Amino acid sequence: MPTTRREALQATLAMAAASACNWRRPGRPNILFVMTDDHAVGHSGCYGNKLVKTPNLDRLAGEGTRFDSSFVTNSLCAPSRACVLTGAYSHVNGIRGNSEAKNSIEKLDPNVPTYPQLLQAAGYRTGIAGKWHLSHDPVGFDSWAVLPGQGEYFNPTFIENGTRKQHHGYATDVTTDFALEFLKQQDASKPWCLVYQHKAPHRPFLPPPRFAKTFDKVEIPEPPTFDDDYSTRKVAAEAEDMRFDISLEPDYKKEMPAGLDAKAKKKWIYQRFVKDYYGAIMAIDENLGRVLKHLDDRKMTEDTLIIYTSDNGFFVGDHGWYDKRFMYEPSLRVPMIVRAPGARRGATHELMTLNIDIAPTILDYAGIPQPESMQGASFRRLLAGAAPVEWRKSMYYTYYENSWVLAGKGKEAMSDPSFQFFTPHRIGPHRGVRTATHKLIQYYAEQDYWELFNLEDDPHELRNLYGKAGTEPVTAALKSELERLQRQYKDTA
Ligand SMILES: [Ca+2]
Repeated sequence: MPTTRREALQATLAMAAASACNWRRPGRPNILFVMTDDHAVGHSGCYGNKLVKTPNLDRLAGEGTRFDSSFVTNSLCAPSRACVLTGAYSHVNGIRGNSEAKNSIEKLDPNVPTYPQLLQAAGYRTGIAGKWHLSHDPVGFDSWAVLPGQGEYFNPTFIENGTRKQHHGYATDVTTDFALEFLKQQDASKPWCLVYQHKAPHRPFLPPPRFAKTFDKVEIPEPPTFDDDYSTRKVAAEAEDMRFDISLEPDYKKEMPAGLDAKAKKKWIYQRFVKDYYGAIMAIDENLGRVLKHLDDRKMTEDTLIIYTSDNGFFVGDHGWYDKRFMYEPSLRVPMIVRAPGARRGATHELMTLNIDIAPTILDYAGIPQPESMQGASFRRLLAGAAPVEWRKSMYYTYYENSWVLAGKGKEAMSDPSFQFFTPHRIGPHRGVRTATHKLIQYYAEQDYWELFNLEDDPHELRNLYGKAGTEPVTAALKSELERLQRQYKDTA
């Protein structure tokens, strides 16, 4: 029996290596994991958008399964990446916040295995191209070419297997060049796993020149909650750093027409903002098409598990906001499209999937036992069209950024100018539970402030019902479920 966490990791890697011997022909599938940054549900053709053209994502959805209740467990760039890599919640993998990761306060726990490490141990060739966003070099990859931090959209510097070099061009195109370079080196002798992660469409959205004017003559509809007044939601009302009409105006001051009143300014900024977002998304889709064509040309598509998702959702004007972090639906929910060998085509699924399910699913397809540290579940059964009796009926969410500075200091610490790791969107830490019909959120740094939403009656989460007469039974049930999930995921510290 392993006695230390390091020994446990070694044992897990050895088990992965042993799993390679159990495979017979036709062999283990290749794996293409595609992740974008801040691509919200509803902003691609296959998720119902009529304006932004995404023929390659639509193709994957048509040839695979589109998940309609896919959620992240901590809606933020670095933490979400760590959750995907480890199949575990932030308190297990070690990355709770972005600023903390950026300033090297937090690192991915080296004793928690990642799926690329396990695939590599099992004989896969592994590569990563694009955004990595953790403060240390990638581990578990035979070759890597990653952007430092957020990276730049134009003429980006990449770190290639430890060497920094600037490249000419647009980040999405250059990332794809690296992805194709990796694929060209692969042959049928070994299965491969490519982690293909775009910086786009992260803010500030900069589309390539070829898509910069695509939406010039189009009026993008505003979301139904664009003019939310935040009544009944205390933290939302205070979140001024997320609002189009307050914190985005300086970004566009130089190009905004003169003489607009406050309402017209907000509308103008929204149009400008979303058109750039859509241009960046179209460039992603176009580049995904290059990768899919390469697989098609080499007849590898049918032997490859392809997963598309985003690291988190995004408020694309929803509630008058941009950014993510909150447990509200636009931020919590992500696109998830999976094309798997032998699975159904053109299917959709309503059961809840989480970003911590991705690693267990990949390992399931690769025939590698799921290590104990992974808290998600393989959704391979769902892809086969089964409706498992045993599947989660609720999901647990955690958001921590700033929680460590809040600890023992009170909320005023967030406005303290001496706080050197200041982050621009000061949303207090919270946790919550979501079922198919309800959501309960606890903002534990706000004097035990809670929110309760009935998602069937109020899908846009505009009416906080917490404390209202008649909601006592559902509140008690959700609090009990929240505690059960905290115990299940060992998040009780
Ligand atoms: Ca992100």
